[in-house]
Amino acid sequence: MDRDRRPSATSNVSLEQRAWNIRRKALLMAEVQGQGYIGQALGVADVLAASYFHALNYRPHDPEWEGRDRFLLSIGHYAIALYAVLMEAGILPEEELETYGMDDSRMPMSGMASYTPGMEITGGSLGQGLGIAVGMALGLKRKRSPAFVYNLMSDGELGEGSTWEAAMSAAHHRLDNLICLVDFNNQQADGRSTEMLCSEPLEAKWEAFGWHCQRVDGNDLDAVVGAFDAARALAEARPRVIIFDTRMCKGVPFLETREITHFVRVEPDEWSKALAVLDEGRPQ
Ligand SMILES: Cc1ncc(C[n+]2csc(CCOP(=O)(O)OP(=O)(O)O)c2C)c(N)n1
Ligand SMILES: [Mg+2]
Repeated sequence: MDRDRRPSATSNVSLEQRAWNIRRKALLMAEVQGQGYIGQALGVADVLAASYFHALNYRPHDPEWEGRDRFLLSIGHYAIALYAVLMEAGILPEEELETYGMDDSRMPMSGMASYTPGMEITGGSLGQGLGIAVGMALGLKRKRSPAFVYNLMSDGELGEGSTWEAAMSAAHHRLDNLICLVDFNNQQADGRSTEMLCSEPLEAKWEAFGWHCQRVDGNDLDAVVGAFDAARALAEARPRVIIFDTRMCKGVPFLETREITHFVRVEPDEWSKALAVLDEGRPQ
């Protein structure tokens, strides 16, 4: 397939600007509801910008195009982050931003495939996404499709047995069209991932399961893009995983330092302050 037909090939908007736009949209949506998984959205914005504006092949006006790369959101609670990038990519109309989380909205607080264009699966029951991605990647290979399957999962999902069953299966089937993206923010509902159920040494584990593994700073766009390029170009018949070390609430320093950030509490008067702080860091 001609990879230069990716939407990013014709865009002159920088990835830094895309990531900033994603953060801003997520903050605006959360402000509408007065809540939302904003820490995750701010943390993973750089990975999403590189996914949709560098790596993925898709048609914004035809989200079900058969030749598209699939992007699976295993972590349904991160839906606000995906809505932000789907709007930025032109798959969801920006006018719907203010409906986030409301009755009859196409953007419910947890991601649901049947509601939202561009939402490939109904995630949220943690540990399921990678297994679904394995099935999709196997099916696409059998159809001789050149499309990739990307599965975005969390560090909390590394504690689910189903993740490792799927990992073993992907290597067994030599799924070189599968790229797993792990958002390692070292946070779960009850505290730090490394203290809840430590998954280290993580790179060695994935390699032992037969995967090509990279680990980079997920808030360093050059490093993120480099990892995507290496994963896509790898000439080895095995699945690929990229572990992104990210910082919760990245871009809004007064939230970055809050103690419990899985469901970060933002007081009503702080939403506008958060937006103002983000605006100060707008890329030139
Ligand atoms: C199978 C399953 N168990 C428990 C939950 C409840 N739950 C929702 S989010 C979450 C935290 C999981 O860790 P992670 O995704 O890393 O959290 P975050 O980084 O967003 O804080 C939990 C336990 C769930 N959704 N699914
Ligand atoms: Mg986490």
